[in-house]
Amino acid sequence: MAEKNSEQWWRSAAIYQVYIRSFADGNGDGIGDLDGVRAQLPYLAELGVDAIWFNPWYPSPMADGGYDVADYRDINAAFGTLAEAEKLIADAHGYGLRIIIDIVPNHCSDEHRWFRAALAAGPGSPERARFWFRPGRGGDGELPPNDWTSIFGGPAWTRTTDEDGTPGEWYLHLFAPQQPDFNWDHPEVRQEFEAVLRFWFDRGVDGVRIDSAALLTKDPELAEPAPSAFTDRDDVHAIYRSWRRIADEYGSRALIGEVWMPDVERFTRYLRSDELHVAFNFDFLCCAWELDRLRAVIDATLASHAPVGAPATWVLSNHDVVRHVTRYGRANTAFGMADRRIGEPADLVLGEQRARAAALLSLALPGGVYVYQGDELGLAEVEDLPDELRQDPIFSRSGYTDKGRDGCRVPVPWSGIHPPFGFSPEQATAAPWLPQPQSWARRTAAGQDTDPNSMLTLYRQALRLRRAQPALLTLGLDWFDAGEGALAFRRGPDFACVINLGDTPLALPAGATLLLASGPLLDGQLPTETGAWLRLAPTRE
Ligand code: TEU
Ligand code: CA
Repeated sequence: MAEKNSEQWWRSAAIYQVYIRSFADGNGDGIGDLDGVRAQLPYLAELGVDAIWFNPWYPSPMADGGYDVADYRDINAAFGTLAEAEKLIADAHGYGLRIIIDIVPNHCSDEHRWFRAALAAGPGSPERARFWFRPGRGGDGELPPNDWTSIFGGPAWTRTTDEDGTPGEWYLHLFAPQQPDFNWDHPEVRQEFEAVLRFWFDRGVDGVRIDSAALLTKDPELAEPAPSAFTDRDDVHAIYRSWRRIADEYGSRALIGEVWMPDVERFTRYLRSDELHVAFNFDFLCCAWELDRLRAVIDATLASHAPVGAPATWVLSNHDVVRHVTRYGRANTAFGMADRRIGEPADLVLGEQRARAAALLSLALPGGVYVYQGDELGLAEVEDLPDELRQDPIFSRSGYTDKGRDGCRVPVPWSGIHPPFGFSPEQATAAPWLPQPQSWARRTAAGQDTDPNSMLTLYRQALRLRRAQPALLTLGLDWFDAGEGALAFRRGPDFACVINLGDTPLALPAGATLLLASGPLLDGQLPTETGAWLRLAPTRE
């Protein structure tokens, strides 16, 4: 989509999210790896995306799928080596694909050398000052320092045991106990992450996705109630201003914020011209598949981003949420992180029809767009994984009430008629780390490759058209009335996107030429739950 060498490629890039351990397994151990990614670079280039975002690829005990980082300057041995990562970056650039990696600054793994040193050094040590260690409350310090709860459920504090076996201080973890929070008031923490950014920019990485970007700084007294005590504090912005100076030093490197923020004005503070380039638009992801709500979210997004001059982004799924083919097949198509509703009845035929229309919607809107691995294959959430195979810490820490996120992380089906569907090589020594449903025999990339009506073909055609439409690169959006139930907008003078969210087929604007539709027209009309890209007839001046 974006000009390959444009400084501001991130303003309209189509970015494909690779959750490495579920993408492609090159060595047959059932876990995705960098060799597997390299083998699929031609597929990604053919798909027509501009960049790849890798979820964390660092050494990790995998307590939270790699978001518990043990070394920010190396590669998880199960994925490959640092040398292989550097070669992959070069190979991807050779295909015209930029590389974005995930940075996890809020916390590390409890196996990170700094945390091991903090445990060994004991109370009051400089090593512990890099984290949030505090004595407990109560007669023997048996109660946590405050009553904060972890975002994954359960207390946000875990008590340590001193070398002599006596109970010691507690440490803070907003996520799992294996993910101790850094103390971002500490200069060494700030220096370390500036060095980590440089380490990867020096190796050719084009951007970083900043995990949990609004959580880094905390109320120093740890006295305020959650979540204001550790969410979206004003002092977090100084960090991103320093990171932006580094990104600008390297030129055309993008800082992408994961900012879950209901207050859209505070959300766009992260996108000021001296801070992050873009941030994920989760309001759009969580929005119900309803005309008025979609239009309101799109308007609010564009209105809030305009004053800071930042591009919007459009994302439908990722590794944390129920896949949208399933979400849009439910009676209630809205999504909330606190209530995944796994197993709720869903009409997957309707869900896929809507996901096809949503692909055209998200790819036509002004700004950047994300495609989560498997979106292009029309994958639904796998809701019936055996509980004993679930690895998401949310499952156990929620008291097994929240099935967690494994269902959107099942390894991608590439080819064949039975598992591992080409995810692993034929002579694989192990099954994929999560079992793939047999129904995915109809979902493989190979099976969809030459099918003119497949989701894969739709994404390929849409991404290719998007890249060829200058209007989609920079121009804004103008709504127009295309009839009852239509969500319809122009990009520039003659490109239009029309989504039929109504109850009856829709006549297309007079004189319009159909460029692409998410489903077959009905007697020349746009059926319900279907989207279309049009070339509008020239208007008579
Ligand atoms: O997610 C941050 C975040 O807010 C989500 O964790 C959300 O609250 C969670 O998925 C519960 O619904 C990032 C990563 O995307 C996620 O995969 C990690 O688990 C989390 O940070 C901790 O690093
Ligand atoms: Ca492997």
